[in-house]
Amino acid sequence: MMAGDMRQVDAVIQRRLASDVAMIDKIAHYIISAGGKRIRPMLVLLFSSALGFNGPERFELAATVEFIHTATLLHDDVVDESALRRGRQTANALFGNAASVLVGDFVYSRAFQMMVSVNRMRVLEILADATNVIAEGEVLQLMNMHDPDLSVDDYLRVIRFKTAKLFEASARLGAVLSDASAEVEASCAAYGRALGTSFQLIDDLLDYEGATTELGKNVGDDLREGKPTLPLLLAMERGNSAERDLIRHAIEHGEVARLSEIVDIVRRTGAITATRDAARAEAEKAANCLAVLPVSAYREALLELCVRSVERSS
Ligand code: GRG
Repeated sequence: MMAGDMRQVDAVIQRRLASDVAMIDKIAHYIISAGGKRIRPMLVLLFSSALGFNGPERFELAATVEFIHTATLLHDDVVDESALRRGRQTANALFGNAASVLVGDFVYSRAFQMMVSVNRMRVLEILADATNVIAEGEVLQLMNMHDPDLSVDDYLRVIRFKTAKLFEASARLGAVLSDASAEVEASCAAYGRALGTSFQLIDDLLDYEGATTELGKNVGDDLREGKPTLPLLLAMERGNSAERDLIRHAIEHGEVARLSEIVDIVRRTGAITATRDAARAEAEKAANCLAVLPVSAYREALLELCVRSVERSS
């Protein structure tokens, strides 16, 4: 159903990535051609189609949110010093930090040229606000590094900002393109927010549960950075004092020498299951927001995304 539409999005992506500057062309195509799940563009398309809008602006905005996502990945991999993304070497590992950051800037500012082209002030407002909140989320996360006493609420705030906000904006754009009522728009946005939260909870869980080969990134990366994510916070809450001390120390020092023991504690205390339960609860919240949409294959696909987001292993 969506395959033809997604091809149109890919065509916009290819056309809009073009630059006469060889380094930009090389790096931008390197990361974009590695694939990725294209979930954010899918949200723009599914919500606009579900609400009856079929104009070409939906392809432009679907590509725009993917560009914003791509720019954040380029920057994030530099900040995190990550070596692996989408199953291959990161752009920073291959081309260096400076080139990665600057090409990220190119992709990010190209996204702004694209959003202006649809000529709607609300679209600009939504994406300007979303990108600003994403940056806030990253700074908040930076401030929370190496803090084993982070509260679950503060952790949730970070993931709403850094990840769920772009899902929310993508869904909201579909509603705005369709001139939906304020009430419908709010429901679409709430779907995106809940799905994005679910998505990041699973992302954080996979860092302790997944296999590097399947995941396309290195397991244990979060711990290496001293990132206090929900699986660790819950394992500390549930573990005995020796287990708690081991995890505290690992977060404080970004210590991965005892990673396998920590993975074992996370698993044994039920922190994995509890994190997946939290993700499932968010996905169910998202599913319930779909009641405002008319019945259609698009609405079914949005429901299917909720199920898949919780079950995914990559
Ligand atoms: C350029 C606006 C701007 C901000 C820079 C570095 C930064 C500030 C933000 C990074 C935010 C970030 C990387 C959040 C994590 C989002 C996330 C879950 C990424 C993985 O998304 P998937 O699984 O990736 O959709 P694929 O590879 O499928 O596209």
